[in-house]
Amino acid sequence: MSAIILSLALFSVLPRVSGHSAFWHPSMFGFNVTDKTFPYDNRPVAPIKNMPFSQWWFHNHLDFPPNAGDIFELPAGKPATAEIACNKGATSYFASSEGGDIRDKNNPNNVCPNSSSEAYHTKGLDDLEGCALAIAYKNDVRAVQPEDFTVFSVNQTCVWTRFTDFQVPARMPPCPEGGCICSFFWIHSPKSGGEENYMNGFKCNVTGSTSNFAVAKSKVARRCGSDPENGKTQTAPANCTYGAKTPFYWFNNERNNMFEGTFSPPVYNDRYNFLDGAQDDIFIDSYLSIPNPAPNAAMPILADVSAKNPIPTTFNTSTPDHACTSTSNANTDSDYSNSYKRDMSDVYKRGGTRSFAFMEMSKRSRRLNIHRRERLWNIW
Ligand SMILES: [Cu+2]
Repeated sequence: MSAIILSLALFSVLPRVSGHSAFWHPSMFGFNVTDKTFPYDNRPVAPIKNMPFSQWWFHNHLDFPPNAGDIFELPAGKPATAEIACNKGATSYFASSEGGDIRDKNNPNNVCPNSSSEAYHTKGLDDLEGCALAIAYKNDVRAVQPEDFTVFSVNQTCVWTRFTDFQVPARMPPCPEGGCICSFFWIHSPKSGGEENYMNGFKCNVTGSTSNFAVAKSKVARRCGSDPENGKTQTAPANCTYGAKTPFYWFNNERNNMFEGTFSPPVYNDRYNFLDGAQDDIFIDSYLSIPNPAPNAAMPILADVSAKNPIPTTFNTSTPDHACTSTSNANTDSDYSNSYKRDMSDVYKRGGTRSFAFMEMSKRSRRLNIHRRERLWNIW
């Protein structure tokens, strides 16, 4: 009897089994995989954990490639809009979904119609930990290794809206003949569901390139931001990984690169120096120097790539810059608003006004600005 009560109690606190979320596009591997394709539920929305490499890498969808010509375009310097949803039927591609069209007529941005946001692992805006797109400059998916991926765009308020913008760095170089290989990555907050990885690979291509400087070799991102809920109140900017960073591979049986525990998952936001939006510092010429990270190390020096010249290492102090030294909310808010390019229409609806929406956000991203480099560090 007590066992029944216990299992009922457990059932009531466990997250619902429907839900999760995936990146949906015809360019993806596994676009037409259903819950019947594999002996287990290996739909693109199914979470990944405790698996051998062959089973988690590309979601075990390498044998289910996209059709020739289906490619996800990445316009250099502009946003690429993805569709993220808990079911294919909630996207523009509902026609090939087993359940047909389940899109929310009243809210096209609904990630998971007829479910609460906990179905996609958030209790609200404050729970969002971000997601990422990564790229490998290889045209053969079988040749891509985990270390080949570099995160080029982050959306810190992911998963929240079905249509999700990923800003593409302006300096992305062209892909090899046939395009590149990309992937969506997401690890959700520990407050709404257990430890899970999400990975959906797809074919991609950079359009409108204006630079030929390659993406640098990616490095594992170090945890360097504050984490008050785990007792860490201070940030350690010199302890961050700067430049090209590898996605998180976590909680599987093989080839993990992150070893954080259940209640402190690796996340795509400032805590790991994944700033919101385009990752503009991932190129081989992005920095003049990147010292080995350590709490007391020297800070990296950004290059002024627009001028093709090093930026000055000292700053003009003749004009007092109150925004740099003040912690006034007025200054920082306007600065964040200007850099805030995501579609926040749902947030506006909730908050009513733009400023209210920003007050509602507990996490805000720093910003990379080569012309005001001191600002980057003072925002911590
Ligand atoms: Cu899930």
